[in-house]
Amino acid sequence: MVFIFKTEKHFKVLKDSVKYVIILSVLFVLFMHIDIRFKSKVQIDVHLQHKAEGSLSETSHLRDHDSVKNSSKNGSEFEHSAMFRKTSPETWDPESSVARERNSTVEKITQNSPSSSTQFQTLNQRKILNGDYDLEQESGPILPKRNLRHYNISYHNGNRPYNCTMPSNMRWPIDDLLCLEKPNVLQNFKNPCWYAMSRYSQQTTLRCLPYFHIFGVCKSGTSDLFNRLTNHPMVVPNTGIMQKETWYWTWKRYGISGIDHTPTQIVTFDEYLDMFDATRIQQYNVPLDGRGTYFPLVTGHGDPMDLWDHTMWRNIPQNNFLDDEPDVLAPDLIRHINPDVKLILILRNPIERLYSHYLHGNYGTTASSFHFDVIHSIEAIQSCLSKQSVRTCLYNETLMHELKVPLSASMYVVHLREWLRVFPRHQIFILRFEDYIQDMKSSLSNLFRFLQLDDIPDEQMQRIVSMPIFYKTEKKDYAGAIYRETKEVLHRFLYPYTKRLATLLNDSLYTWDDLKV
Ligand SMILES: *[C@@H]1O[C@H](CO)[C@@H](O)[C@H](O)[C@H]1NC(C)=O
Ligand SMILES: *[C@@H]1O[C@H](CO)[C@@H](O)[C@H](O)[C@H]1NC(C)=O
Ligand SMILES: *[C@@H]1O[C@H](CO)[C@@H](O)[C@H](O)[C@H]1NC(C)=O
Ligand SMILES: *[C@@H]1O[C@H](CO)[C@@H](O)[C@H](O)[C@H]1NC(C)=O
Ligand SMILES: *[C@@H]1O[C@H](CO)[C@@H](O)[C@H](O)[C@H]1NC(C)=O
Ligand SMILES: *[C@@H]1O[C@H](CO)[C@@H](O)[C@H](O)[C@H]1NC(C)=O
Ligand SMILES: CC(=O)N[C@H]1CO[C@H](CO)[C@@H](O)[C@@H]1O
Repeated sequence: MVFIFKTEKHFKVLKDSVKYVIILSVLFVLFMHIDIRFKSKVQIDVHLQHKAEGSLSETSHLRDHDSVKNSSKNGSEFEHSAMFRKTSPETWDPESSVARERNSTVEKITQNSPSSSTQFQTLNQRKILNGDYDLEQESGPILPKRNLRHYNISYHNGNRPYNCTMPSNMRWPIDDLLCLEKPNVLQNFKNPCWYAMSRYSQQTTLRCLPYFHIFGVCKSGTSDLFNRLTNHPMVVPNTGIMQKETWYWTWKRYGISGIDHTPTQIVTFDEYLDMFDATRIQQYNVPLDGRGTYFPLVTGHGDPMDLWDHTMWRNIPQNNFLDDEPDVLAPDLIRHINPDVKLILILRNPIERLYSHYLHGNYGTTASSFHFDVIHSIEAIQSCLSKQSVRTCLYNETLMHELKVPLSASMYVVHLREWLRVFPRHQIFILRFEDYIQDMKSSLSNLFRFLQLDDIPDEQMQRIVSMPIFYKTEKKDYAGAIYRETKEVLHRFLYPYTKRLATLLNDSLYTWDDLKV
């Protein structure tokens, strides 16, 4: 009797402390949330005050920009770019974002038909009159400035307004990209580039965003495609992994790295820009009959996880981290920063792709382990799908980490919808790996046309097409072919998604029925 009483009492104490811990955790989470919001408000006020104080130094700042070194050799080009230097340094200007957003259609000049200097001048004079450029100088390696205004996003949920979160402190060190103002890109560059104050020296330098972005999907020939693409004489690779991958949008911007999300130092937006070789883009120009020069080189990157790995969405401040689903994902951020970026997606039979991803990512090493891991992962996702929406399931970080095969990455349609929610269909070039391998020449010709790159001589194209295939098969040789049973299980699970993809793209090829074995 005494013994039972004792255990019951212990049990009650245990129950109470569990309750206590849960209540404390909830309070802690709420406190963090409120504190961050409070902090951002305080910082906004402080910065707006600074801004007002800074406006007196306008003219002296302009003179600084005039005296900045140029790297150009050509007199007329120098005049031309000096004009840009005066007026378009560091466009992260709090005061101008809404104004410029509203006027953006007026100011937009087609990228491929640079206008006359007089047009540039009018545009720039207008900006000078409007005080439409940055007055503060950055010193030292700090994060890029944020737009401190209340900013409306209109990409999702209608016109939901939100306040920009600050700042570059330890609490929230990840760039709030929707609060960065779009760079005001130079019209005589084909690639999106602009002049900005360097954070290493008191000089303006050319900064560039990618002109194109291969955003998916892993193990579908993205490296091969990227490699051939950068062999076009007008395409410049970047300084990332294999001169191709930045790992920025999905991983490093959140301080994680690789398939296993190893913690790493956070990469800032400015450091992302460092990976694009502005110097090389600047080195080649063509004269425009008496109207200055045009810079036709372009650059880009290939990050095949960007299509599908959204596990860090709770770190995007516009998302409510207590929600089950995100409002804002990488495509929203990319669209905000680089609205005209040309997107490229190469897709492969989702079953073959999954196996390759499994082996390459060291999830497992044999066809047999693959079989059991597939069954486990399908069960996990299906059990979630029986209760929740497909978005809730695929954006559930815990569930994604529990999967023993990267199954979500083969559910293309779910992820592609997020990109098509934000970008028009014609801005995404989509091709099948199988067709690309079959006929590289026509795939590449189509891609070059999509990217508005100049045609290249036949023998040069022939050289690009006959480069060896970028392929790694050793792991598969060891593991053996996928079991027929595994294929059947996967087909049953994935086919509904594949069919929806074919419907979305209005192209039955995306069922891969034509290649069924
Ligand atoms: C410099 O510009 C002039 C006039 O625009 C042009 O004729 C000349 O070829 C250019 N030189 C170089 C090296 O780009
Ligand atoms: C927007 O454009 C109009 C017409 O060109 C101009 O009157 C106005 O000042 C511009 N506003 C800003 C903030 O640039
Ligand atoms: C943001 O949207 C709200 C609601 O549509 C509107 O009232 C407000 O004026 C907008 N703010 C800005 C800065 O555009
Ligand atoms: C944004 O900040 C303003 C005042 O600083 C506040 O009144 C408003 O409620 C905030 N809005 C959101 C969505 O947090
Ligand atoms: C996310 O997945 C975990 C693990 O499967 C599960 O316990 C949790 O309830 C899921 N969360 C949501 C919001 O579905
Ligand atoms: C779908 O494709 C077919 C031919 O492939 C075309 O005739 C049809 O107009 C397309 N439908 C839509 C909605 O684009
Ligand atoms: C620092 C530098 O390179 N300055 C050059 C800028 O361009 C003019 C015009 O070609 C040159 O005379 C300068 O030497």
